[in-house]
Formats: sequence, C-alpha cells, structure tokens
Amino acid sequence: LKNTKKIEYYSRFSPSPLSIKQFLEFGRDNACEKTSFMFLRKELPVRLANTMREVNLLPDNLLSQPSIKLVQKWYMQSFVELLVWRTMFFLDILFLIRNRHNDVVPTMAQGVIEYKEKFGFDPFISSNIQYFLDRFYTNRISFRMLINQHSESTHSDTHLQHVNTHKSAGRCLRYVDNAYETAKMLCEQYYLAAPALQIQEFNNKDKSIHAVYVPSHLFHMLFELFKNSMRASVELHEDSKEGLPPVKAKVTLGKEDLSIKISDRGGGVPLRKIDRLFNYMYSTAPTPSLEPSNTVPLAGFGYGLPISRLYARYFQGDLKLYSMEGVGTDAVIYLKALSSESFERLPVFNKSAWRHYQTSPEADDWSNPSKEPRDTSKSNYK
Ligand code: W6P
Repeated sequence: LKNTKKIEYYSRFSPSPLSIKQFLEFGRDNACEKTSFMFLRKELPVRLANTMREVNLLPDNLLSQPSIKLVQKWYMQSFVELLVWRTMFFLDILFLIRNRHNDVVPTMAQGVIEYKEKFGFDPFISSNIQYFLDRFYTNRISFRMLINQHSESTHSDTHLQHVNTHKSAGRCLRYVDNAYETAKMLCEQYYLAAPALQIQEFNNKDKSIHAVYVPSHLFHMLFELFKNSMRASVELHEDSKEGLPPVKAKVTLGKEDLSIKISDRGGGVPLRKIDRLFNYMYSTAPTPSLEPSNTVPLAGFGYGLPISRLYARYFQGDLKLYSMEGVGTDAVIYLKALSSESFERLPVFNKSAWRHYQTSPEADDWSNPSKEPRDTSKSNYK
C-alpha cells in the first residue's frame, strides 16, 4: 500500500525530456557526475512510475497472464530499489536494474502469446496493445539511455565497457556500411549469398554527412532494415540468372532532416500488409520455436521493425516504408539534422493516455468490402 502511494506520487510528475545536446554534455569527460546524479535520482522514479500506472490500465485478461505479471514484478522491485538507494552505491543499483530488465521485450511478447492462445486475435485488444507497447518500449529505451549516459559520465571501471554507447558526430556512411556488413555476414551464412551495397551521399555543402546520434540506436535501425531488404532480395532472386540486385543506400542532409533510405528490389509488400509489419500482436507467432520461418536468422523476432521505428521517433525522427508490390521496398529513416532539435519524445501518463484504454470497440464507420454484388431487393437499413 505504501508503495502504491509512492508510485502515485511520482507518476504525477511529467518526465523531463533531454536533448541529444544535453546528453552529450552529461556524458563529456569531467561532466558533472553530481548534476547527472541529482537529475536521475528524481527522473528515474518519475519515468518508472508513469509507465507502471499505465501498465495497470491494460485489460484484465492481458494483465493476468504470468509473463505480464513477471514484468510488473520487475518494475516494482526496481522502483523500490531506486527509492532506497542510500543503502547501496547508486551506480550499482542502476546496473542491477538494467540487468533485471534485459528480457522485458521477449517476456512481454510471451505475455501477448499467452493472451492470444487463450483468447485469440482481437482487433480492439490489438490496437490497445499497439498503443501500450509503443509507449512502454519508448519508456524503456529512455530509461536505458539515462542509465548508460550516467554510467559514462562517472569515472568508474565500467567506463570502458560502455564506450561503444558514446554519442559523437560519426560519419553516416560508416554507420551504414557497418550495419550492412553485419547483416551481410548473417545473410551469407544462411543463403550463401548476399546482395551488394551501393551507397550515395547528398549534401548541399561539399562535405561528408555526420550524424550526432546514439550509435547503438542507429545500428539497430539500419541492421534491421538491411536484414529485411537482403532477405527479400535473396528469396526473390535465388533462382534467377540475372544475379542479385544490389541494395541501395542514400544518405541526405537537409536543413531539418537527415534521411537515410535503404532500397531493395525484393518484390515489395502489398499495401494491405504494410501495417502488419509494425503490429506487435500480429507479428508474435503463437509458437515461435515451431514456426519454420522463425529459424531463418534474418527473420528477426517480429519486433525488429516496430522497435526500430520507436528508436527513430524517440529523438523526433521516424521510420517509414514505401513499397511497390512487384518491384521492391524503400525504407527511410528520418533523423533531426540538428542535435538541438533532437529532444526525447516521451510517453506521459495523464488523462488523455488514460482515455485511450477506456474506449470500447465501436461499429466501424467505413463500409465493409463485400464479395457479393449488392442485392438491390434488400434495403440497406442499419
Ligand atoms: C521487404 C520487406 C521489408 C521490410 C522492411 C525493410 C525492407 C523490406 N523489404 O521486402
């Protein structure tokens, strides 16, 4: 009961979004570890509490699944530990929490599977879950970002292990090439072939394009897109004599956007199926280990695309797919060109979020396609 009160208290504060610029300043050598610490001491419980209140709004049939209960237990444990940090070193608590939450994504996916096995696919629940998981995972991305950033700003032994999460202005083409090479290795392992890469860079200034971004986030997005493009290309052209069409990457820098397009000639996806690629409930298979398609290393775990889009949106960007069935797919990652405009985009637990979980399913207000020609002898009364 006391903990419930504390969660309620902290959830009344809105999370404070940071910009990439602020993260950079926190993470710099000799950065104020103290400032970072003072900020996190309040901000971490606030972000946890906001998301914990929202979990409670999920439908009972979902909340009662064992995997969801387990995740809730982890959050409660971490929340309590954050408030009693005085008994331990703050950084040790942060690492303990980060490790405890390592498997939150597959465990939530398991919870969705448990629900689906018992109750089947329901479009209302699916849109509820979509809304919830987008916000829940964004919260998790932000929470881990804060922890990593803080651990880098402190001069501890762990510093070296986390060097690869450093944000600095890196050449975009290097990131693209690195993600491509990693996906290519997987692709060749499985298919014994992989499409070539053609990179183009567009900048109105006569310079190479640099991104001030979180390298691990950028890698995650690019790697996911390359895996999808490669798989589609190889599977379509496996037996063709013309050989594999290359995957093309285009990096452009404008005043507002830094955009990265990955294009394949993998045959495309019909428009009707594009939304499914980002749908959590749709893309969790009931029995993943038994599904032959899931043994393909390039297939991912179904959550690769929606979570990549969350990474892009987290700093005010986006990830979009433009496909032409019969030809291929363009995937575009949009990032903010200016680090001063890349603010965290964070879910806030408030009345408006609450309302999203209350709406009951209503009758569709668009006509249903009908296979039968309309019988004009019957009226169209509703
Ligand atoms: C496809 C399907 C897909 C998803 C994401 C990115 C690229 C591609 N290509 O055929």
